[in-house]
Amino acid sequence: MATLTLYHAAPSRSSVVHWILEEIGEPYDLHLLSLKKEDNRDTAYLAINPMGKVPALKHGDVVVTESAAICLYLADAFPQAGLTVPIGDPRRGVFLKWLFFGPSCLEPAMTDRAFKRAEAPPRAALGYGDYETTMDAVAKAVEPGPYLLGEQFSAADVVIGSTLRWGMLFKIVPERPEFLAYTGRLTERPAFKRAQQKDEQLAAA
Ligand SMILES: N[C@@H](CCC(=O)N[C@@H](CS)C(=O)NCC(=O)O)C(=O)O
Repeated sequence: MATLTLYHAAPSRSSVVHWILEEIGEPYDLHLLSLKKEDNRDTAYLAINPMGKVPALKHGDVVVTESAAICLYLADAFPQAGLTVPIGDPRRGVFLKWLFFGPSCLEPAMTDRAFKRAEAPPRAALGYGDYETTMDAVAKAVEPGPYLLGEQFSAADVVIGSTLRWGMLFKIVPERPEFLAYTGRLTERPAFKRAQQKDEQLAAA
C-alpha cells in the first residue's frame, strides 16, 4: 500500500489534515517542519509545495496541497472511512459546496475581519459577499446537526469545523450557540482528540 506522509507544523492548517488522517485510520508518517525556522522555505520543501505552505500530503507518487483538497482526496481515496459522498449520490452537491465554502468564503471572511483592508472591496467583488451573510449561512447549516450532512460526519465537517474552531479561538468568528454546539460535537470525536493530543506534544517538544 502507498505510504501517506503529511508535511506538518503543529499547530497550523496542517492540523486539519492531521485530524482527518486520524479519522481515516490508515497508517501515516508525519514529516515535521518548523515554520519558525522557515523549513517551509527550503528548496527541498518548495519542490513539494512551491507555495511554501503546510499542509502537503504525499501518497505514493501523488502530492496534494491545500487542506480542503487534501481532505476530499483522502475521503475519496479511502471510502471505507465513510467521510465522502460518492459521485452519483445527490448529496454530493451539498458535500462539495461546504468543502469549497471553507477556503473560498468562510476563511476569507474571517481574514478580512482580522486584517482590515485600506479600502473595503464592494460586496459583489468579494466571493463571500459580506461577513454577516457568511456567518448566517454557516450557522443555518450546522444548527440542525449533528453534522453538515445530517447524520453523516464527512470531510466537509473537518474543513468547516476546523475553520470555525480556529476562528472562535482567534475571536474572528462569533461564539454563536450553533457554532459552539457544532464544534463541541466535533471535538468530542476520538480522532480529533488523538490528533489534538499529538499536536500539543509536538508543539511542546
Ligand atoms: N490555502 C492553504 C493555506 C495554508 C497556509 O497558509 N498554511 C500556513 C500555516 S497555517 C503556512 O504554511 N504558513 C507559512 C508561510 O506562509 O510562510 C491551505 O488551506 O492549505
